[in-house]
Amino acid sequence: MRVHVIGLGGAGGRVVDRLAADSDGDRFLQGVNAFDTDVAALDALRSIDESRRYRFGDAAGGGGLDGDLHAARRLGDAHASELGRAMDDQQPSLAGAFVLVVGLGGGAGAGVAPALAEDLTRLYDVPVYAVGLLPTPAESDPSESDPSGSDPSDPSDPSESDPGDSAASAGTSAAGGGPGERPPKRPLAEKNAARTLDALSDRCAAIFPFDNGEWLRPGETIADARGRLNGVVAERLAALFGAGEADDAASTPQQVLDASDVARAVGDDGEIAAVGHATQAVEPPESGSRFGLGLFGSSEPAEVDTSAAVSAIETTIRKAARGKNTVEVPDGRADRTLLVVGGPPSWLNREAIADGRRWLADETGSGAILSGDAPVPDGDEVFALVVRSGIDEPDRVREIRESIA
Ligand SMILES: Nc1nc2c(ncn2[C@@H]2O[C@H](COP(=O)(O)OP(=O)(O)OP(=O)(O)O)[C@@H](O)[C@H]2O)c(=O)[nH]1
Ligand SMILES: [Mg+2]
Repeated sequence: MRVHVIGLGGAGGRVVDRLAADSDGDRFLQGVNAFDTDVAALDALRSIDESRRYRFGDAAGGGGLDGDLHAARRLGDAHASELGRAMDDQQPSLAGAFVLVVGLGGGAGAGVAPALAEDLTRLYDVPVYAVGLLPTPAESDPSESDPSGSDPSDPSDPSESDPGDSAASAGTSAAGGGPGERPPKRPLAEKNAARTLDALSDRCAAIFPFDNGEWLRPGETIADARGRLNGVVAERLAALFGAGEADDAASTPQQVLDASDVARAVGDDGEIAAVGHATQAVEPPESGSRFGLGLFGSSEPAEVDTSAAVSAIETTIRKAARGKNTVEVPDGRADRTLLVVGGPPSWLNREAIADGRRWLADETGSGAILSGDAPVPDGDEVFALVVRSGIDEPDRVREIRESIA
């Protein structure tokens, strides 16, 4: 399906920048934008064309909002329609969905997200999804000391807007924000996230939380790890929305996943959805070396050993379901589950996928599994993506909600 993806605030912009870098020119990416009040944060992006970056809210004087959600909401309400117009040159009416990516604990992004979601819902007849990056407990823990002494209210704090997407893009990092540096304290991160989750679940078709804390290694901060974290988010977004959107005939899926399948899986009531993903490297069949073909330029289609294909599919589906999800799924249970299996066509064994679907129905307790495939003719891996919706509330989400209870 085609999506218009919008990064809001510092974190949202960085994730979408990463998606734009990794999925450059892919058809599913109908449009991309980054919106922020912070000029330096927008300047630090590398892969979103400058014309797609837009600074709003003169009242913020070109800086961030230091987590001031009240001020950010006011700005968001005042500027949402202006942002809608800033997307117009990319033909947003062709998108099958809008995806807002936002760090829920911040100011600028979290403040504008609800108003923009509302505006887009009013203007277009397609779902608006939100990818909400959850703050870590440490960010709003007053007892955590902050050895770097960075002051969140200091507008010159370089870690606030640095481009240090370390492992992410080829770009080099400017000053600040490197590994080891403490992120600015955001004492209100949990409360902001709670309020923003509430507001978004009223206005979005579904919310895909990404639990930053779950993805950090011991001792790591978001500033240390964001290259890796943002890569994970971008990869899962591309796998979900890119399925079935390759532009050559050779990669037409047998079972096409379209916008309505995704909509059916995640619903339209602002529920939370979790995304699991796994890959397994496979031998590209083009080489033909497995069977000694191809040495003399044989044009015979390379074959893949059936049991190898079956095992690759089975393993990958299990890993996607049971491995670390974007947010914890209590007991793995879900009312609705969607499965995408992708890779070189000769590896996409029909029966193995059907078996995997049955296994997944059992695993999740979902009545039916929606599914699609994503052939990647010259790919060198098999992947599986599992989206669960109608899940019990993850602990971290409850913790965040209770911070304002
Ligand atoms: N995954 C991920 N999360 C991030 C990243 N940067 C920040 N976060 C999270 O997102 C939250 C919001 O941070 P920002 O996006 O920088 O905030 P903002 O929207 O720019 O808001 P202000 O700067 O306060 O105006 C933080 O509290 C972190 O939890 C990032 O690069 N990747
Ligand atoms: Mg900011």
